[in-house]
Amino acid sequence: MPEGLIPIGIADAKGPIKIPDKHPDLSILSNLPINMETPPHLLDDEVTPAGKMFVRNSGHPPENPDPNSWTLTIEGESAGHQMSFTIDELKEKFKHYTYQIQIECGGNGRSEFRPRVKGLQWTYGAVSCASWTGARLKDVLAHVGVRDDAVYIGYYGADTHLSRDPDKVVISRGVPIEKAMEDESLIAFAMNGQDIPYLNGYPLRLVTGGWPGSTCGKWLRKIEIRNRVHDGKKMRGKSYRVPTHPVARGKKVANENMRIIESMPVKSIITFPRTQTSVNLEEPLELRGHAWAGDLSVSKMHLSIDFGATWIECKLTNPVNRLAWQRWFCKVRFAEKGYYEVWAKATDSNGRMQPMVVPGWNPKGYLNNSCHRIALYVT
Ligand SMILES: Nc1nc2c(c(=O)[nH]1)N[C@H]1C(S)=C(S)[C@@H](COP(=O)(O)O)O[C@H]1N2
Ligand SMILES: [Mo]
Repeated sequence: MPEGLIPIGIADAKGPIKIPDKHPDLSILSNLPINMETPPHLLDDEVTPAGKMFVRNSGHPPENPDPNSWTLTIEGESAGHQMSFTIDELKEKFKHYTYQIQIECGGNGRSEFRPRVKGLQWTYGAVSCASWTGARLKDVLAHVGVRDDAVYIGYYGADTHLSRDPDKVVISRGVPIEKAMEDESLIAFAMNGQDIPYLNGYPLRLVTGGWPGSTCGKWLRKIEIRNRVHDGKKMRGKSYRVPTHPVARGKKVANENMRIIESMPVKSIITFPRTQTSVNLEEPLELRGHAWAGDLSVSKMHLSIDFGATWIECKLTNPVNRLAWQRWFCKVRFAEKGYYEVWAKATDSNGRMQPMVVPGWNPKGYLNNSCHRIALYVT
């Protein structure tokens, strides 16, 4: 780990490892690299605070990144020029935009696949929706010049490979040029009105909401405008790709039968109450949570308290802007005492719903958007 980060955390910890600036109740999935997710009841804020934002790292974050000497270079076969910008230049040259943007790791929910798949066993909490401020990617790309043959962008970050080999790239992914050119695609220099948290990409990151979180390059140093589908680290093979056709569980799939994940599927979480808690039979219970749908929006939200036999329609807010998650509320009365499960199901603007069971098994365990369920004891 970078000097000064984990060693201090471990030295201070009398019990679970503490990560500076992160809520102590985030679950740590791995230490090296550091990966942590947010329990659903801690995702209750409308705008995810820095301390409750999940962390997904494949390498070592850069040591002591200096925002004053930091540069972002734009180049590539389809770039009009090669140009570099300091962060101050980005801030001065380009108009600032702020959007609340939902970012979910493609592997969120992986732990539910059977047979188990390799990789971090994310449950529900590899998702966030913070308020990001930066320059529009399209404004910066237009300033540099985008040739007619541009099809993709690819990013490079300043994190280093776990082996510490400086020639090895940690991750270098991207999005098609059409996604890059959307209004909400940002080169962000601030989050929730402050510096981006260190583990979430300080001082500069890409934000391309609604697509796998892996498209949102952290500690951003370089963007390539490509005349082909970007072929950087974790763009090919099994990484962030799913079978082109449905496959039986546990089946081996050849790389040529895999395709890149684009927009993420519709999904929701219950953020209140916390699972495994008691509630009072006499009072109606007001449940709440969030729902999101990749590039689309959520059109309906339902809860079931009887294992899917009947569904109750929830109140659903409009997103504050495109690609933000939506808040839902639902008042429920329980008929009798006892053990209940609450299931939450969102429907996207194309009419697609979340499946109640784990959907299409795939070799790396991506895209599990099955219903979130919590347990309640009504007393
Ligand atoms: N440079 C760099 N960018 C990265 C990663 C990384 O390891 N290095 N991880 C990606 C993945 S897989 C995800 S899900 C998101 C997670 O963003 P967060 O850690 O800010 O929540 O960052 C993406 N960007
Ligand atoms: Mo991810």
